[in-house]
Amino acid sequence: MSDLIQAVLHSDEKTNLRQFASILRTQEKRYLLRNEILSLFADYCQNYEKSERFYHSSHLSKLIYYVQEIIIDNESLCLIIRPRIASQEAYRLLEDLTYEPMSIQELLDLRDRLVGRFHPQDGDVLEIDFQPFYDYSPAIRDPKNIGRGVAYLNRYLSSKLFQDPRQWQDALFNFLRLHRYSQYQLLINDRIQTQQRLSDRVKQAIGLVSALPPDQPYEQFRFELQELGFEPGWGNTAQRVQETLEILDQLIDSPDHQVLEAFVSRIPMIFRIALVSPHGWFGQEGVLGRPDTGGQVVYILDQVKGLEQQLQEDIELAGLDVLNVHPKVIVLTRLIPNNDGTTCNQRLEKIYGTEDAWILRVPFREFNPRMTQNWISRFEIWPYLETFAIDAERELRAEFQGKPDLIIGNYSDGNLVAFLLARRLEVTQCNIAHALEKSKYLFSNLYWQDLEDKYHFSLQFTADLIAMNAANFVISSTYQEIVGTPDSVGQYESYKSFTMPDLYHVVSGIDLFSPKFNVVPPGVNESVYFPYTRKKDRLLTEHDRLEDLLFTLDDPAQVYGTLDDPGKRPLFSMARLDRIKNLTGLAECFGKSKELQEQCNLILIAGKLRTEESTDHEEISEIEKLYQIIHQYNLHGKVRWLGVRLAKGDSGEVYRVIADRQGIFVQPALFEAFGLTILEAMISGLPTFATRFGGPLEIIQDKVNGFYINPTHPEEMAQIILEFLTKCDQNPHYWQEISHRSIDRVYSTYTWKIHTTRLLSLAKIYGFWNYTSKENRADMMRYIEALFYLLYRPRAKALLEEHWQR
Ligand code: UDP
Ligand code: LCN
Repeated sequence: MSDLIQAVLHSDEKTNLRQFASILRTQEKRYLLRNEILSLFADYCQNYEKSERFYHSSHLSKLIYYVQEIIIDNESLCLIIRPRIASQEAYRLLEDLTYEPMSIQELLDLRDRLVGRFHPQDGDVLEIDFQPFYDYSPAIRDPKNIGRGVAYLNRYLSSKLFQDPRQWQDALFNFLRLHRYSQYQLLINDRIQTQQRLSDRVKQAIGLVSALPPDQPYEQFRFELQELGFEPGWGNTAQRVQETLEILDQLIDSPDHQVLEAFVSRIPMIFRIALVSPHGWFGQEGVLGRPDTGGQVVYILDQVKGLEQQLQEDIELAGLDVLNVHPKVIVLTRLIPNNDGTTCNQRLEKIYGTEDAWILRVPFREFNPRMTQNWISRFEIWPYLETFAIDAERELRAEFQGKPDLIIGNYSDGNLVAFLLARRLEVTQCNIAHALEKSKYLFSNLYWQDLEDKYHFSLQFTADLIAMNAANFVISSTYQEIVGTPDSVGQYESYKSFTMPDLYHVVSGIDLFSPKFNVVPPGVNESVYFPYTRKKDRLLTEHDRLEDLLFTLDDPAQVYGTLDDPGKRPLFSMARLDRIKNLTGLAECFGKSKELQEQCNLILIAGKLRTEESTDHEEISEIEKLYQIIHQYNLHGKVRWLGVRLAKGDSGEVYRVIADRQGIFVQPALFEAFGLTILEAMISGLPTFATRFGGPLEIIQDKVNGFYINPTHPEEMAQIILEFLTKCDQNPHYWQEISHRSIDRVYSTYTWKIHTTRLLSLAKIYGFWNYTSKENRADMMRYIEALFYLLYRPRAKALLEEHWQR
């Protein structure tokens, strides 16, 4: 029962609850969201002249704080309360202030009723429930530890090794026997046939290598070890081999979680990685201008370089040079015949700055050529993914000359293909969401039928459920991506339970306490984005050209607006013109603040200037809105809007040029899953003001190395920037202080080195877990297959039929 409701009812605030409930009942809207509820409560306190204490710390105010939604159902109020992170309770509060708990089923029925989609006479709707499958697996207890799955898993697995040594040591032994590279056996050979023999031989081998000089290269004692049953993979010197064997010895005799992690991280298990990002327009140049190909492409290309480097280092340390082992990384995407001047029609493209990393493009099978020969939005590609996965499997096998050791999916489509491939190839599957669309669009599930023509969320959310449950492990960029904050729901959390009226009810869509979740944030490309103070690495010619482009160049084809006083402090932002990026909100905030206009120029890099250049409805309406705001607030002479797509090197220098002038960066998105531009701006040394909705809340520590802004309150946003500017006027070092701390924040926490080391270590531990718990997952995988074939596929076929008509 809810402590929060009880506390109100058992106090003299019962009358206040009654008053507030009757105000809610008079609302025209039947479905109230958190910010609406909070503002109604603020109005109530004001109108009834409640004290500040009551408003901030009464029982009722606490209850209201935790209420996420209220549905008004005749005379009763249904309160959806989130008393803690990752937990949800629903109650029906009747007119006489008695209350009763509501089950998930009742709540979902009620939501359906609210949108006129409840037909009990037709029978129940399909219920999707993953919880029973998770009951077999270990679960994290404390929500604080969500997102640190691997640490938990190591503890769990090592305690198993400890409690049931026989079975687990056999599992470990069999796991070690598995590893091969091409035709070569790694780690142990047929001379070791049992777990007991392994234990004996490890001790013998330690005796052998400990007598050698520590830096003696592996190839000089390779064959003696082979005699004992050990193949390459233990280390590149006598000392490294000895250390690895000693860790194994300890693991066999007295396992603990640190030893397990240390050992599994050392095993050379991964040489070939496939990263999947099908929706395409995936290239190294000229591709960032389309909606949906922003940060994901940047993220993957940088990640690939980091992975290749890390794999190479691991291979060398493991002593695998003797076998001429090389890592290979492939980004799998779609080939687009009508390539619009990009390389997207090439089958293979080498990734710059790598030895053996490639973009492999596989075409969609040809259906209606208007769809399959062209770039199509991520919302439309669902019918082509199954056949794409079949064709891609063949191509990947050919390129890798075998199968990959790890498959990483990206975004909903990539994760679905990763699921299909991983299942067929029996390879570890890792998911990266980047941004789950469900939380980006308000009521996207409740009103899915109205949005279906444009967005096809029924396919996307089904694909998400399939892929996130099938994945062996999931990487998120932030903690809140999984379970939100004390006052907002996480992206994965939004899949916990929801209704898709007339299609299905999700009773339990994902277990947030599963150890599969791990927070591993991305980094930033440090050779492109670096502090503005590193003058020796900057090119003067680039600087001058970009300074001209940003502040003075008169070229209507690329730039809209001239500056009356180009010397004012630049207030800079760069993003695609998606509604959610809210550059128009920033323009409005600037337009409303005369003081900001006096002190700053607004400089926007926003891809396009003309509606004719876009086919995307959101982008078109944002372009129109930006012009309208500039005219409405008469911002002429104060704004420059660059409709350009910068080459990568230029985008690095642009931040630095702004920093040279002690400018600031503003990221005003209505919601930002992570926000790579924030890392880029911060590492360049720009004081950064970023949305408090989403990832930036974790990247920035407010007022320490950046500032939070609330994009829905333009005046308050302007005020925060103005306060900073006033401090800069009062203290000439203030700008530099924040600038230094921004740079430090990125170097200490957001580097690709940290990311890739972690990712590879996770891949190995989950590979081991996948191997030892395969049987436990078999039933869930069958359930997932049923969803794919019986739910996803027919809907994808129906969309394909529609595409034929276009
Ligand atoms: N970007 C760019 N040119 C633009 C807009 C964006 O090069 O005109 C790059 C930007 O530098 C960043 C990425 O696109 O690396 C955007 O990533 P972010 O995570 O900020 O947002 P997303 O676009 O993925 O939602
Ligand atoms: C998608 C987004 O929306 C951004 O917030 C992320 O930074 C980007 O992907 C990379 O993960």
